[in-house]
Amino acid sequence: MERTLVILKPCTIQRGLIGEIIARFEKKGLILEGMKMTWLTDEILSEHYAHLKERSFFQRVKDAMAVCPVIVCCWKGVDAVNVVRTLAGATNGRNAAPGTIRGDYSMSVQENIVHASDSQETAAIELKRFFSEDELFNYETKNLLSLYAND
Ligand code: IDP
Repeated sequence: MERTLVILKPCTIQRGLIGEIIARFEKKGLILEGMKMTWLTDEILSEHYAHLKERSFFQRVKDAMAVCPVIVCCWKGVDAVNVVRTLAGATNGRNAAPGTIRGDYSMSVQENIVHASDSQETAAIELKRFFSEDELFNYETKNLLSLYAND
């Protein structure tokens, strides 16, 4: 069982897509362990996007993430990191496959609806960055898990 971080980016909040995007993850069978609205600071965004700090668009990406509050979510499931990345689709919304979240809702590289952790290691670091332990809830979802318990 894995946990992964998803951020609904400001473009998603501004376009009124919060419910639709959350529903994608819910309907897939992922379990929501935590969710909150938060306004990201330049400091936390510099840490979060440190791998892009040499890129010309670094400040632009951080500014776009601070236009309004975001929704951060912790999703749990078998292979959750890869499952969520597959659901999110390619970074550039114009290249993302139809059926993926970015493929269905984005025409942009930057305004691409969601952030999703790219590995289990990153997910652990990112979840710590955005949630305290008491904001994550481990609870029973017997019906859901029994659907793929023998995979
Ligand atoms: P990912 O979000 O698919 O993991 P990363 O390469 O980690 O992709 O980039 C982080 C975010 O930075 C992207 O989701 C996107 O919002 C933004 N970004 C990446 N490449 C570009 C670019 O070439 N121009 C503008 N924004 C970009």
